[in-house]
Amino acid sequence: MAELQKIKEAIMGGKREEVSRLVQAALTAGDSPVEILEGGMIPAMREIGDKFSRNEVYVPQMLIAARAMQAGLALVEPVLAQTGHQPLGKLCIGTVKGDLHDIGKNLVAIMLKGAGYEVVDLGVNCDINKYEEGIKQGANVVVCSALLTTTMPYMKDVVEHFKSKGVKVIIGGAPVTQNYADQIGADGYSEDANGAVKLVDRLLGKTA
Ligand code: B1M
Repeated sequence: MAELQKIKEAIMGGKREEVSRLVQAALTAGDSPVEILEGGMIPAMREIGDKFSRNEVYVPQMLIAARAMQAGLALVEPVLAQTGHQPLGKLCIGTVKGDLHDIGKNLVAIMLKGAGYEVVDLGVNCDINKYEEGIKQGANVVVCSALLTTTMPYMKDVVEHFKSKGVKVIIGGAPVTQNYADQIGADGYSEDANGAVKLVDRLLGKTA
């Protein structure tokens, strides 16, 4: 759809106000928030990452694209979250220590909220103490995100810490795989935000 392509281009160009305008227009026109995310917003971040890998863009461009993405997410989130029923369970989510990427983590949080879960968002650069704060606030599952191969190994520490306490830890993020999750003994892995919802549903027995 042409509008989704415009949203994608506006994010890649870091045009925050244009992203807000286009996303708002798409929502007003009745487009589904999931379609806007999957058809325009997420592909934009994928493509900017590929350009970064090929040295066609640099960190500042990634950063302004990320800010434009956040502006769109702020509009999509309330629409996705309108479920209006009792929370199915409570989780905490955070990006691991040393890692400042939060767009994917925010998306996972939004989708979980949209599916009816209460989510304590712990932000980025989370060490074990930070995840513990989420548990103290009543969460019974830790959702861990990592985008860097250098920060991913900290997930093993998180899994080991919470295993002894009987708290479930699930993991994800671009460099993470099912194989890695099995290797470190995580309670689950999913490739994307939709998968995270299905995973949590299974883990907490919310599906048949
Ligand atoms: Co960075 N960065 N970055 N970056 N960045 C990547 C990750 C990179 C792959 C780019 C590249 O080289 N092609 C690369 C990592 C290489 C590696 O480790 N192998 C990289 C690098 C190198 C860096 C720096 C080191 C660059 C530098 O400074 N030289 C630096 C590190 C800073 C730090 O964290 N300490 C850095 C900085 C940044 C910015 C600040 C500029 C910015 C982040 C802004 C922000 O997040 N607020 C940024 C960005 C934007 C990216 C890319 C372009 C996009 C990430 C993103 O938002 N994707 C990224 C390239 C890429 O991923 N293609 C890149 C969109 C998002 C929707 O996807 O986050 O994967 P994602 O989340 C998905 C799934 O992974 C999954 O669901 C989400 C939605 O479907 N998921 C989960 C995520 N968490 C989950 C948890 C779950 C389940 C699923 O739990 C169950």
